[in-house]
Amino acid sequence: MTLKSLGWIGAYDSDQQENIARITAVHRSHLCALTSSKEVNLYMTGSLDSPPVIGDFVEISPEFIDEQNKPAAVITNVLERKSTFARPGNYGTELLASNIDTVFILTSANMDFNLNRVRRFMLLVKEGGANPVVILSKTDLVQDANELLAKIGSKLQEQVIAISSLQGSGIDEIKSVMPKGSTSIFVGSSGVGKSTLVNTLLGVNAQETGEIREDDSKGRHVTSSSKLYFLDNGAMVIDSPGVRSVSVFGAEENLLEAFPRVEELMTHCKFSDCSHTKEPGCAVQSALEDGSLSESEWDEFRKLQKEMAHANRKASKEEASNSKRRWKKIHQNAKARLKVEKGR
Ligand SMILES: Nc1nc2c(ncn2[C@@H]2O[C@H](COP(=O)(O)OP(=O)(O)OP(=O)(O)O)[C@@H](O)[C@H]2O)c(=O)[nH]1
Ligand SMILES: [Mg+2]
Ligand SMILES: [Zn+2]
Repeated sequence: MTLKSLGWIGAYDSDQQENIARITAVHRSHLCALTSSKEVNLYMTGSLDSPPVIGDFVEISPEFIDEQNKPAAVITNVLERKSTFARPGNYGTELLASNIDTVFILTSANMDFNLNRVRRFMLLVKEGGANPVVILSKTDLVQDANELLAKIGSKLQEQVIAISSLQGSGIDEIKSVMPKGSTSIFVGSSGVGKSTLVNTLLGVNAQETGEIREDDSKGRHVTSSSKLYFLDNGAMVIDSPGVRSVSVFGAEENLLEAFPRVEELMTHCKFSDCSHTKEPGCAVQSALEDGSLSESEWDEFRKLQKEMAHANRKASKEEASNSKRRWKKIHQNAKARLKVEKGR
């Protein structure tokens, strides 16, 4: 295997290749990774700026044999991420995966179908620089999947693929977006069929899947951590645990992309700084009046807009306090050095 087949796209000295590994799973005690020649267990040191996540390329120390009798090494550096998949967490941005080409957003055709949740995922994908593709799963459970497909198509501009892992339909279409050397991740609520789809693509039951509780048709969080797999064609795919709720953050232009109808209307307002509330000549207000824009879509847009503004303000505050802390530390270090020098 080469670094390129692990998804690496940058230049790197060929004889340094053994110093580079890609993270395939993150456990509490260690990380699993692949170098161009073998599997290794990796350990962290406290000196890394950003903790490694699944999909990361890292530089590693010379190898040793660990307690599990496996080749092991220490992570010395996390290499620059070409894309990320992250969400706002309680303590700043929570990075979920990196170096992802395509994020497949699953929503199931039965009771879990939720366009607003798909939009929320889309905003996170765009912010991280990967390509979103929507998967409408479990189409075998509904009479008319085409109706739902059309609904998604009319509201979003992203590629949509309808599948049934049970019947094997749509699988080839998914594979066609997963070329050799590419990395994809499956995201969505618990129970939408992410692990079943991974198993279907792999042709083996590598992942445990779960029955859905009868009473509320909500999944029960069967997958507990992300893991990276190789398909036969050399594409990589990450199965991720289902998420309960999706908070959003990021650039407002992503939001407009997620609401193409709203974006289009806004270009027709009389005033370029229209607040779309009570100005004369507001195309949004008149579309709401004549029903060509639904109240619910507009409400959802406003809600996400507020949520993103709030998240962004919070993030910039954290950034500011982090940089204050950094400066304080640099200051303290400088003071300490001065003391040492004076003492000499
Ligand atoms: N009818 C039908 N059922 C499916 C299909 N795909 C998955 N299922 C079922 O849906 C349930 C949940 O599937 P999983 O693959 O475990 O779902 P998941 O998204 O990985 O869930 P978490 O790991 O909890 O996030 C299982 O009982 C699957 O057998 C499908 O295409 N059709
Ligand atoms: Mg799963
Ligand atoms: Zn307006």
